[in-house]
Amino acid sequence: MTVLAALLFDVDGTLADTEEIHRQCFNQAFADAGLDWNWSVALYGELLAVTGGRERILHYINTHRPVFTAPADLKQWIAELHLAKTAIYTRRLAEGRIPLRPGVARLIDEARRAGLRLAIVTTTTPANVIALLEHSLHRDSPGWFEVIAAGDAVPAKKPAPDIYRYALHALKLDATQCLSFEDSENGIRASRGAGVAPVVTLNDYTRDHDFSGSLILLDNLGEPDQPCQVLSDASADVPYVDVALLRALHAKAYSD
Ligand code: XBP
Ligand code: MG
Repeated sequence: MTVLAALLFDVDGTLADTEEIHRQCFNQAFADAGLDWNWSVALYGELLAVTGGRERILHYINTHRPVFTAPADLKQWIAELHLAKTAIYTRRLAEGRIPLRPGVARLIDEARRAGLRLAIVTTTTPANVIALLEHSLHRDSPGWFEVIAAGDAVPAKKPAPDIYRYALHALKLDATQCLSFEDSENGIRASRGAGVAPVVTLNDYTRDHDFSGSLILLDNLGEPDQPCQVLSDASADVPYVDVALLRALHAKAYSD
């Protein structure tokens, strides 16, 4: 039987509720650039279907700004606007310590002590990942992840499986030696597309998504004094996700 060797973590919405901060930083970048664009919570929820900030801005122009006069080099213009958004976002994470979701730091700590290998698999910009890890987990924590697969490392972002395949290749592992952690339909599709079974924790932006394909669906990873809720299978009720549960889920995931 294959042994669980590595845990692959999505970032936004999974490690922390960062999507709301992303939304505010997009809006700040728009205002700073003199644009009258404002992404409401509801609109941002829809726009999240398009992964990647630059791709999201282009999609917004195409679908919501029919009379926008595009600059001659639209791609470059969007890249600069997005660069400004990244600067605002990383500064924001450095200034205020954004809390990680329940159970994330505890599980990462336990996984490291158990000798499990760790990787990040995300569509967000690498600088955003480093800022979140350094300021919300531990100053040295970027080094705890053997691979940080992020942003433009592959041309096709989630829901394409490419970023997962990229991480598996870098880890020199087969998909069946891993479990992933995701919060969204696009994340589940990317993970499953590469053959990796995902543990899914939903959040306010994703609760209406299609979660079929998740190995287990929870409201969060839980803490000993703050139990989580298993939403996919009430009989599998557990107070929190730990390495022992992950090993059991892993055995189940790849035995059928
Ligand atoms: C979620 C995303 C990201 C962020 C914005 O990524 O779709 O695009 O919303 O980040 P994941 P950028 O859940 O895979 O971490 O603006 O840096 O693209
Ligand atoms: Mg996510």
